[in-house]
Amino acid sequence: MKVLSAEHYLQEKQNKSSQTDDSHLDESVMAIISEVRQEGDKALKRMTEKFDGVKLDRITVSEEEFLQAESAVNQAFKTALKTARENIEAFHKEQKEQSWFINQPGGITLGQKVTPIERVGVYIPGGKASYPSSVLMNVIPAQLAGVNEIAITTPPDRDGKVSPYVLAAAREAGVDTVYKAGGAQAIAALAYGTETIQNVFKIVGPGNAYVARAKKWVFGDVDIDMIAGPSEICIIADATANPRFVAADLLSQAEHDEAARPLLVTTSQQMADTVRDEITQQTEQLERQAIIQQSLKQNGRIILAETLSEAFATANAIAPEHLQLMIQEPFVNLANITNAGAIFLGDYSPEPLGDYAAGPNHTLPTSGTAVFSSPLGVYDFVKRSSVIHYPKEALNQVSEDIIRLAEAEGLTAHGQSIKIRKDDDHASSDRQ
Ligand code: HSO
Ligand code: ZN
Repeated sequence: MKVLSAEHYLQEKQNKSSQTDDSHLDESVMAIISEVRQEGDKALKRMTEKFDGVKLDRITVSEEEFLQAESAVNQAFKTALKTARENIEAFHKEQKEQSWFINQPGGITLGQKVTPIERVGVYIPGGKASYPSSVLMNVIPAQLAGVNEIAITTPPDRDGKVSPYVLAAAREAGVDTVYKAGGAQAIAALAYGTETIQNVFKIVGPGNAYVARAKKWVFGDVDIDMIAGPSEICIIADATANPRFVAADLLSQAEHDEAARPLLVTTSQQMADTVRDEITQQTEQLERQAIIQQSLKQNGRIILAETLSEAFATANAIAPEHLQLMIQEPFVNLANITNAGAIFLGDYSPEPLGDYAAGPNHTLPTSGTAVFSSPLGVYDFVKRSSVIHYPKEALNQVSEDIIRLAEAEGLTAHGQSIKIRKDDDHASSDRQ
């Protein structure tokens, strides 16, 4: 893993342009979307045959398949899912938002009414990157928000089956509708509907480059959660951190993807050296060595900071998806962190704890987007409507101002809507 100063790292980061030419991707994704819009299930099945290698009779997972999946996974896994669900629910309950109303003098009532989005679709990747934990993380906040209909879509394998772990997680979360569809075609089906797939108003969940691009294209017709990039972990460690833990935590995210970004920011040269050796040793024991080595080589960095405050400034400039503070007094220093998707405090709060079981969401802003965005939450599944009530007298009081503003904008019909009420002496005064 490359070692460099904080200053050099930030320079390197700036030089890397995020602009890539992927117009070919756009072309194929747009073609897929329009085929699904035109031909519905027929296009979907054709593409499932082409991309997933299986001819499907039925797109929806049957009850029998759910039951088969349930007997294919062991009891300990189901118990682990249940614990995770309970913890995720307990955390996300706190995010619930209430409608509110205020009364102002003169009988004015103003408010904000919170309403769940009616129908939501959750994309769950298939194959090696099929994560039952992501089922819980995406479904539970939607349920707590009050979303009525939640459907999952996930690509089938070559036998036309869906991961039993994903189905068990869907059961645990109480989702009965699971479609066998993946890629950009699944996103198009969720956005516009087909004979089998009910269209939804918001699409959430991780996916490959095709899925991400399709989400970008359908955005506006429906809402999306975010465009998730490769997983990132940034650890700030001082000389007191345990280098074995630090190395293990960096490797935990490196194994996700060759493009994952494991970063260590440390104030101690000795820590940098020991973590480097530890990484080499621990990698040898791991199954996904090939992916890890690529990730470490391409994107892994050990950044030397002169002081802890330089370490915080560097982390804030990176705005990582996950930030671990493995330093003395992590709580006190929380105040110094401004940009991070999730912040893990202390030596016994490693990132995988957050991936699975602590309770907060593991769908987090990546690629520096933590400077402006937040983890997926209950708030992502509701919308707000403003509520306005003015009685006659209160309207009279502001009428002149409104008319003046409307005139300034050249919108006389706006003014007339106010005037007509002011001039109307016959209006019943008891009906407000
Ligand atoms: N660390 C990933 C989420 C995940 N990890 C799912 C394991 N399973 C998000 O960056
Ligand atoms: Zn992870």
